[in-house]
Amino acid sequence: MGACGGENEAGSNGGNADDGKITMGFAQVGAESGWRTANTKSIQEAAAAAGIDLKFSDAQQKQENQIKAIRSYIAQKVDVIAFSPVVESGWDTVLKEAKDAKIPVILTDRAVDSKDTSLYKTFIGSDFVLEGKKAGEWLVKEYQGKTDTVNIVELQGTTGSAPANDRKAGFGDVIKADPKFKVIASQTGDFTRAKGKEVMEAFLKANPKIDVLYAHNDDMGLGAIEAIEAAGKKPGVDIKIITVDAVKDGMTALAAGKINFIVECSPLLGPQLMDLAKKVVKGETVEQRVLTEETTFTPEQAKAALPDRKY
Ligand code: GYE
Repeated sequence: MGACGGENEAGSNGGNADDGKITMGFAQVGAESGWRTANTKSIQEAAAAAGIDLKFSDAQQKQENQIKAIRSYIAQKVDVIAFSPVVESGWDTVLKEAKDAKIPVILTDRAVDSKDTSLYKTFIGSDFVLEGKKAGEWLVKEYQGKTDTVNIVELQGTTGSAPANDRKAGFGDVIKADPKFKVIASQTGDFTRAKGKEVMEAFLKANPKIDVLYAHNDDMGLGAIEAIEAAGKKPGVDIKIITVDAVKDGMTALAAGKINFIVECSPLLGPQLMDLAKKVVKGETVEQRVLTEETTFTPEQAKAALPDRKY
């Protein structure tokens, strides 16, 4: 497995060089969470298995870095560009540059808000609104028949990202039907454990009565658990916790009763991405939207699933 393509193609940088091998430039969001680590591994392994030459960059959660990486992939004339846009807005210019260079683009995991859908070939990933709804539905069931106010704090993902926007919207949509549910604080924890802990500490200081934490990913929930325990409270009991992702550390905390419910979001997008890339490079038409299949987990279900959990 050669690291860089184009070695036997004199003067070429891989990419459109007609060596039969597809070169993909992938601009990753960063390494902010367990989900992201599993996603990166899935993409790297699937590329190797599919014989695709992968150029990979980590944008450290900064849009400007992703734009730079995409421009460099365009300059290198890769065959296909794939990326997971850190935020939803601000992509039209660089996507237009790729289109003008006739390099197909595939969105993975997160969406863009571009009106012109001809700027990318397809978008593969989860339905984040549905994930938020599943979180809300669990809560509604959990507090069925009760009338007391339920004080909720929310740890949002990266500001402006599709999963933060949509998980907030889906959850809000479901719980607004019952006025006993009150979101008393909602702030970003940037999808990281450290920020989740820090923001939860502030929530705990400012709010004497918190019944529920809804965290947009496991990592922020895990950080918050540290803050809750440090404040002398029992996570999962004194404060009920709902998270999204279902990575191993999250599932372990769920099985231990520190988290009460996890909505699954699959990071294993690699194999499907490589299939789509091959089709798109051949000029075949593909579906504009490819959805990931996902479930939810209770503590009992987490216990059963953990032994086989790959990430
Ligand atoms: O939930 C979170 C990660 O975009 C679905 O990003 C992804 C989210 C995931 O940092 O853990």
